[in-house]
Amino acid sequence: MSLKKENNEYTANQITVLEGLEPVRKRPGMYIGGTGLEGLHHLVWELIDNSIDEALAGYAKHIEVKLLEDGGVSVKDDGRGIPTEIHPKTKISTVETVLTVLHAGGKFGDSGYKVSGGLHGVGSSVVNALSNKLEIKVYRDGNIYQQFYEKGAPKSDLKIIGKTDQTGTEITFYPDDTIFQSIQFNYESILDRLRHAAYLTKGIKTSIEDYKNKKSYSFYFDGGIKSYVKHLNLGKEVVDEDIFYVDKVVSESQIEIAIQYTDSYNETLKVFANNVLNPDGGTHLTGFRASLTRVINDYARKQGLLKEKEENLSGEDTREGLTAIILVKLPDPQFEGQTKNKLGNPEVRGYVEQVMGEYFNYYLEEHPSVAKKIVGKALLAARARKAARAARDNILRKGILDGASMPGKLADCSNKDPKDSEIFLVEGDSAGGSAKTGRDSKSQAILPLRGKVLNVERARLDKMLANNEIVSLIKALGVGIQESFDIKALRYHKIIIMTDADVDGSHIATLLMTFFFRYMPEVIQNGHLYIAKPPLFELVRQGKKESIFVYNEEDLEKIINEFIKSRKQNELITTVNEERYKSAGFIEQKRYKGLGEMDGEQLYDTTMNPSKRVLIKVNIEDAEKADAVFNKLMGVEVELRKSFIQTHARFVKDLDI
Ligand code: 0RA
Repeated sequence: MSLKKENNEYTANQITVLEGLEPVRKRPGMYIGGTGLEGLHHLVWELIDNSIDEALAGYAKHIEVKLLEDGGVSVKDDGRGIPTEIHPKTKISTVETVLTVLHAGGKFGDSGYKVSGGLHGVGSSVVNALSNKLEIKVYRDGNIYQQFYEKGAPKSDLKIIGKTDQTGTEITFYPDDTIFQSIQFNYESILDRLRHAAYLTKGIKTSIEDYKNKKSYSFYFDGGIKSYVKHLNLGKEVVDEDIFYVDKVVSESQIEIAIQYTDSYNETLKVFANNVLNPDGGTHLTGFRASLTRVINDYARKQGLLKEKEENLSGEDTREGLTAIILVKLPDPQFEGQTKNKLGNPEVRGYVEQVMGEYFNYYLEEHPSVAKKIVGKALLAARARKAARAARDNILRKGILDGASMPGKLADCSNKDPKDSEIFLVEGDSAGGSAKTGRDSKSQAILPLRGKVLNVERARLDKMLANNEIVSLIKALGVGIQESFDIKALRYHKIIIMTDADVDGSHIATLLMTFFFRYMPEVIQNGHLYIAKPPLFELVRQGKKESIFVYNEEDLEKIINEFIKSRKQNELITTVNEERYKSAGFIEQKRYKGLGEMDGEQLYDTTMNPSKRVLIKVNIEDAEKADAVFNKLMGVEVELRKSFIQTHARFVKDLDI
């Protein structure tokens, strides 16, 4: 390693800095998860989280992200500003300490933070280490301070460059393009993050400005998590407009809960500890559930809505159609395992139970009409569930799902090892026919599914089991359903949805994804579900037998341009597209309407051949987003449905070629 001796004062420093931050540059994945788009965005999350901590401490009110035209990103807050004084432990300024010492930040020592994400945000130093250039500006004590860094090492002193009457911190960084696969930031992802931050931290404003694309947006929600619940319920029919909301401090912990019921059958629940989402719940969730069930049962008994001889409503009954946000803030959050997926602090269970028990009960007493609707809905859920269970048991007793018999429509593969087997779920019988003739019958099974599979969002399991397509699917996969579900029995490690590249095809693909999402999430979590990407265009060339298949509009444009250039016919290009195809020597440019238009060989070559095809792995890491879009899709509003189909690539990621 060579150190440039630009500045003698900093030479010694640089060595320790590089030693300190070297692990980050060597193994970025350990600190930010990876060097793909997720990792890249993690840099922004780190800085935003630091600013949120400063907001939680009661100082910052506004967090601003800028996507600069030169590729840099800046995150600015109006908090106290990182101290510029010499840090007693490191003997350098706190600013420099925060930027060059791993795990340093406001969270160590006595910084005045009551509540912070704890494990969250490995810090600004990681961002610094992974940036080609970084500039920090601190507004504090009437001065504007500035310092520059490169790949984690300071390149200047912390200098006063002007006067100000403001306070705050502003960090601008340029991610290292030798570390990240791409340094293109995604406006939408950052927007999403800022929206959530504004929901969870009452009273803060978050903004983004994209200078390249001239877009900007700000969030401020008066209602905090109450607004969040409202947002999650957009497009759903609510049981009552009113939203239950409570914000109380118990011991050192702050408990915030918002609840509203909808007519949907599902539960939409988000639980957070110190603004960190806990997808696997934890003690706050346990306390919440216990309390919700008890309060609703007690109320129903007291009001005579639940008769003496009737049994209690189950937890599941009280949660049908529930949308709830639970946010706890505590001084010392403990999580189970390495990730922050599950909150462990035992005392929190009691706190949440206590707050819910008291205030949700008041709420029901004070809102008798809302209370009646909630109880009525739970009673209905209980009845429906009993009826559905009876119907389902009846079906299961008949043994429709078990037995060695495979559905008649399945063309199975000869291979018996699930690892080397894949199944194509193909829309329609004609495409199913092509797939059957074209496939590699050793490793590829084909299951044609007819028409609209079934609206699984609205259908209960008993209705679904009355649907032949669904029964065929469950049988073919071999995994059973609900209590009998067993992922180890999965007969194919790749389940590939193969539908037309049009709106109807997307709809069917989405219905199938909904089915897996609702009833077999493990299939998605374990990475077994894929979507095939058939070509959009076939280019037939004059005098050539073989056509060229093209998968998207961009490639089409590219191929035609190259073709024209290679034939040196630039002069023939006219402005009319069709003329260009002709001058390029294509006699026909065909847009595929259906998979069924390809013969078996073509379908195999373009879409099924493992060495050539494009598969998209379905990855639902954000169940909330998926849930929201599924609900939109299933709702009656056609416009919403269309907008879903256009954006559903959001939870479909990871190209696997
Ligand atoms: C250390 C100590 C103090 C504040 C901060 C760090 C701080 C860090 C960041 C990171 C982004 N924005 C920030 N704002 C503040 C306490 C300062 C004091 O006591 O005045």
